[in-house]
Amino acid sequence: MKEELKALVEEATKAIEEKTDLKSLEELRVKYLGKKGKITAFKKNISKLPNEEKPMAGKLINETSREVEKILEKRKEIIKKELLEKKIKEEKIDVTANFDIYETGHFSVINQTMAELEEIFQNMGFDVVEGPEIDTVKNVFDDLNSPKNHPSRSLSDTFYIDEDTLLRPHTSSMQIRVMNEGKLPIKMVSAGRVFRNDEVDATHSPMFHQLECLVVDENASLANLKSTLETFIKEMFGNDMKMRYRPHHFPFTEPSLEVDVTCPSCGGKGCPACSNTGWSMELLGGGMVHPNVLENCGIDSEKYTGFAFGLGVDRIAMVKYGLDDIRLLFDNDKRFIKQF
Ligand code: FA5
Repeated sequence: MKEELKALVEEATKAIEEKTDLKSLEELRVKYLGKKGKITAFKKNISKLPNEEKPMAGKLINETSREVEKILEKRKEIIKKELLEKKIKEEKIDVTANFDIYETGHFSVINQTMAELEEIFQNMGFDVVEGPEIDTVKNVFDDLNSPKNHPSRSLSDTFYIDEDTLLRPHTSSMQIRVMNEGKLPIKMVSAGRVFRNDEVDATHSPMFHQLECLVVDENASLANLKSTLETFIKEMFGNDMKMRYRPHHFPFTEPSLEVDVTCPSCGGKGCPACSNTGWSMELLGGGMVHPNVLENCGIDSEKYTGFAFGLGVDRIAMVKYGLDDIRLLFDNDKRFIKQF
């Protein structure tokens, strides 16, 4: 019996070593140690042995079972380790893999236009300044010389947060912020979002973007304002673009003006898009800084003069890219966005 069990252990060991997966290893366990297994069969035969041989035989069979069990466990650990290593190898992330499902985004038309505008003015020696979208009534209206009864102050035109704070309806509040810093001369532009309770149509949005320009110096003149505007229009739209000035009124500039450019749809010939005028929608308002505004910010209006203007970034983008509706800029239609 001893020899038989020894041969069985050798046979089992050989078979176990050959197995490379857990399922066939389990099959081997059943083959040798299961209820009907080869080693278990010896236990069943003990009863047939003479009494004096029974304890010795039982001990031998149990030792054999434990030995085979040990070999099985050892092999099981090895197989598990091998499987894990294989899995790790197979699941290695290939960072160079190219997945077409991921699309790379880009700056929106508005942000591209804003960056282009800032670059043009930076090249002309202007500082680029940033400011908050929520501002005070003092910065937005009072110090900009807006009379208390000005329509833009009304609750129906402007989004108030409380009596003294609001979503800025124009970037002109940046004029006050920069002048209050007390550093002269000033040559700055500041672009960002503005908010108005305007009806949405092809040229109006309740949230749009402006770029404010302010120069304060000892001899800043209307001629300087005109040459700044003309240089900017040529840089932005090319040498062939024509512009016209129209007189206007703003409480914070005197005199005040508005600017249009050649209609981008017909090149100035006249078409339905420009109501046959040959001119675009209004692009910007500007003028010479009102002396009251300078004084409100502690600047001597006898010594210093200034010019300022505020342009609609969205409308500049519309003219630049020939868009006939401002809503295209905010609809997030990928067919539109992808073109830029
Ligand atoms: C102003 O906002 C003045 N603060 C501009 C200014 C600055 C004048 C400095 C003098 C000195 P206005 O309300 O006209 O002005 O707006 C300026 C520009 O913003 C317009 O010419 C237009 O291009 C754009 N704009 C105005 N309302 C809208 C709107 N609802 N949607 C899109 N663009 C608009």
